[in-house]
Amino acid sequence: MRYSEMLLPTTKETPSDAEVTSHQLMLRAGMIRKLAGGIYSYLPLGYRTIKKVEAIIREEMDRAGAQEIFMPAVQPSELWQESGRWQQYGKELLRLRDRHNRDYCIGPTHEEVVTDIVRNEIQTYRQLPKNLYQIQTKFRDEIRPRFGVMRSREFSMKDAYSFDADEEGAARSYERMFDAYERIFRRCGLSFRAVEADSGNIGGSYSHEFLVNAASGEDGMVYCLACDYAANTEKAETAKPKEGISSESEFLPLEEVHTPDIRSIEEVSAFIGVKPRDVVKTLIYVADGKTIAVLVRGDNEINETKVRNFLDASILEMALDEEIMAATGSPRGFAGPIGIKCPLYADYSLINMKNFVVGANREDYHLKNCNWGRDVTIDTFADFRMIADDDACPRCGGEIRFARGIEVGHVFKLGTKYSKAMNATYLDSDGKEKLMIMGCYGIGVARTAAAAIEQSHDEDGIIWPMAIAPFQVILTPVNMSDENLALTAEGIYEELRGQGIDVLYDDRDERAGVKFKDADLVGIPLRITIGAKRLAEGLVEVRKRATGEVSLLALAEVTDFVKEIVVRELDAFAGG
Ligand code: 9G3
Repeated sequence: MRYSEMLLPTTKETPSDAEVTSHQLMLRAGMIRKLAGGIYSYLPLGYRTIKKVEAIIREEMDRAGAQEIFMPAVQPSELWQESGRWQQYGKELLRLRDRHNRDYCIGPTHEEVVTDIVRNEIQTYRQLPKNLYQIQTKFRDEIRPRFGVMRSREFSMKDAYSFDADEEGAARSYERMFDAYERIFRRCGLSFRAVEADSGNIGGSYSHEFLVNAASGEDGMVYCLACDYAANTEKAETAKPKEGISSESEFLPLEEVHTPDIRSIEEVSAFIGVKPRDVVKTLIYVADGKTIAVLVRGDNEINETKVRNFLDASILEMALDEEIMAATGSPRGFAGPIGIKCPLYADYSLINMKNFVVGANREDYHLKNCNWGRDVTIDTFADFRMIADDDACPRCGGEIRFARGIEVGHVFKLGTKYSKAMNATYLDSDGKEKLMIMGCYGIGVARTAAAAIEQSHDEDGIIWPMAIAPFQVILTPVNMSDENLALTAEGIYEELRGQGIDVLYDDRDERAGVKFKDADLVGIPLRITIGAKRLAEGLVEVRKRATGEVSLLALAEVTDFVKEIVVRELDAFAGG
């Protein structure tokens, strides 16, 4: 492609509303342009990378035995009524009416549609297993789309759905997708980790997220240095402490303390002269309309995902002031377990606590020396807290580390959630009707490209991994009015294209400095520079964007040299 003919509007200034690097660089490199909030157009350079990510996905999905289909973006509400999700989702589900006043949504995902196809087309076990996938536009009306295409409202997803006759088959399908994802993200040149993830409380559910290591990532992950345990921090389990025997003799008398306007753990522990870990937080929630209290230790953080899953609630919200008043008889900041009028849940880490501080359920008062049994009884102890950096690995007790990541893929075991709701059954070898066991598997296509930028850039711009670079080589004669340089460039250009190399020929009438800046900004892995001085010695320069390493080559060697690097870098990640 000739740069002078390309729509490649690079810009110097960084857009003010772009917070993360990938958003800034995708705008400045002329890859995307915003059409509306959370809705983007891909310009030629951006779309070349999208197509390369898709090509890798298709190769690996096909290799894993999945079959590509294409389902409509517009979905009839009837299917969502059947699955019960038409009511379950709120404003995030973009709904519309057609001219006959019928209800539709713009699909945020396609479980209902694909299950409808399969229930109509598959009758017997002999037709199973099946894995159907598509690369299709999704729409999720996020309340605050941000980070460019990393969290847009309209986005392209590869979504796959597997259908099996039994659990063993479903486990094999999951395994094959898990392995395909590892190959896909490795081939895209990403450093990532598969972590155990929350999958709501779908029966038979189980899921892993593929997180690209990046400090700007929205997802927290925890991993063990000693074993291969890794989990999203929302999911990471905490160990249940061994139950100590508590003898009443150690109980100090319950004591009321006047704590005027002292509410937070820090204020209470400082005021009373204890450590935060000696204070118990009583957090009031409303789960599917029911008020509950969850107790965690003052120095720990509650994990709302664990609470929601434990209660199998679809909606879990912090209680409003009036709900706190109704349950505790006091305003926010003085809630405690004694005399509270709602079910009590406590995190395991409270089991062995003695003589701890709690809210008095009375404005401006707390209680010292609260003890289990004598003063209050907990309905349920369970794991309700976020894993903390002084926790041990829940699998092997080893040392854990925390990191942040960008979710580029998510694989789920769905069990019979949709096949049951939509009666997707098959006849087994005894002619008995059985529910199909499903799995679903998503990859954010543009998010994968954006994650590559987050992971690989510098102050000059993007540093593309070879496999998904929009071009593999940029050819830069430093001065187009010197026809010797131009002629030489034309020759190299034709040779490289003849070798199947993706080359962008910067034939613009621009100063060399401008060309070099653009080449670094758009992040093409290799730059061939043709300058008069070097050419007089029969030499041209090849520079690697990633390392800045420069090689001086005789004209006749350039094409083979470049081809060899491209092939080596593509193979490095393909890993067979
Ligand atoms: C909705 C809306 C948003 C949603 C969903 C439904 C996320 C929804 C979960 C999934 C699970 C997997 C197949 C590909 C991989 C992910 N956000 N999810 O179901 F109506 Cl508005 O999409 N689906």
